[in-house]
Amino acid sequence: MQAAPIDPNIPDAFLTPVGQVFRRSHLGPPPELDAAAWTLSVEGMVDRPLRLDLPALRGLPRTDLTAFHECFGNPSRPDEPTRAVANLAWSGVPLSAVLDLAGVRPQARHIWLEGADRGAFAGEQGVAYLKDLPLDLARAEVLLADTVNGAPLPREHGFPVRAVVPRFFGTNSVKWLTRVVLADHRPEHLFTTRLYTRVPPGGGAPRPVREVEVNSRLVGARDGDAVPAGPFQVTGRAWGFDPVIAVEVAVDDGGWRPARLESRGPQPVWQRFTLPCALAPGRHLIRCRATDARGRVQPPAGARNAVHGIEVVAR
Ligand SMILES: Nc1nc2c(c(=O)[nH]1)N[C@H]1C(S)=C(S)[C@@H](COP(=O)(O)O)O[C@H]1N2
Ligand SMILES: [Mo]
Repeated sequence: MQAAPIDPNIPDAFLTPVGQVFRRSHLGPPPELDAAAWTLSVEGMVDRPLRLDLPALRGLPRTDLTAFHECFGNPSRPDEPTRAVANLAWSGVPLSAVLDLAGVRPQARHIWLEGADRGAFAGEQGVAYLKDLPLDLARAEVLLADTVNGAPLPREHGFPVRAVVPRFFGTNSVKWLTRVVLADHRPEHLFTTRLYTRVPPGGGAPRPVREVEVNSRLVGARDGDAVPAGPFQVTGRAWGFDPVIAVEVAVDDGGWRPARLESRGPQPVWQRFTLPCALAPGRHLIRCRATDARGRVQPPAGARNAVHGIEVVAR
């Protein structure tokens, strides 16, 4: 996998400019697909197996989706925060429209999504990028996107068509999508049952990495930045599978104070928070922590969604 910056800078904007979005390609350089030759095949437990080209896909009803987009991070270090997150406006065709065309058989329970990239990962050669989802969920949520922030998908982000699974970790949003399989079981595969799984809190069988947990991070200032002493606006973004209902900010040992928080609205977008404060000359630790609608709070440390803190120097 391309090296992941541990704490990438995030611009203070509602939509992340596409050029500043993190990129993850496990299997080498992003494949360069020819739009004129691209097809999406729909196979397995369907009445009418399909092979759709781009005009056929684009002939189906379209929809828009603005959503946060977060990378789970290194699959072999599930407790390490990466904070690679963006907020993007996608458009495309709902997967359900394609499934209706193909006629899904009643025995199908799972959907497999495969990309066109092939390569080596974790010691395996010639691996494909394959993910799977429960069929009902995929039917309700998945978008087959061909634009991002109003422009065609760039190659790095899945041109010409990718899946977008809102509120799920980015690993589920298969890029360079070329094959959909309907099945009555999950696929045994490097990216489905071996990597991108984790043991739930309290133990048990490993489960695939899907719902994004409650999280937040500071934007604008970065760890180690020099800032002018005096009035300072703490700014950040909060997100999660469920809406965030509160964000608190702590400056040094001043205790947690409620920040002003935008509400999420109908789409699963990230939420901006702000808290004005004053910084005396010297070093300051600024932290933020979010609580979601189910009352879950970011843990202080030792988890992917641990509280984010930065140290700034006021001069
Ligand atoms: N085909 C394919 N899809 C993929 C990946 C990949 O390597 N190959 N990486 C996944 C991971 S781990 C993430 S976080 C997102 C990243 O999407 P982006 O590069 O558009 O930000 O794509 C996902 N989809
Ligand atoms: Mo990822």
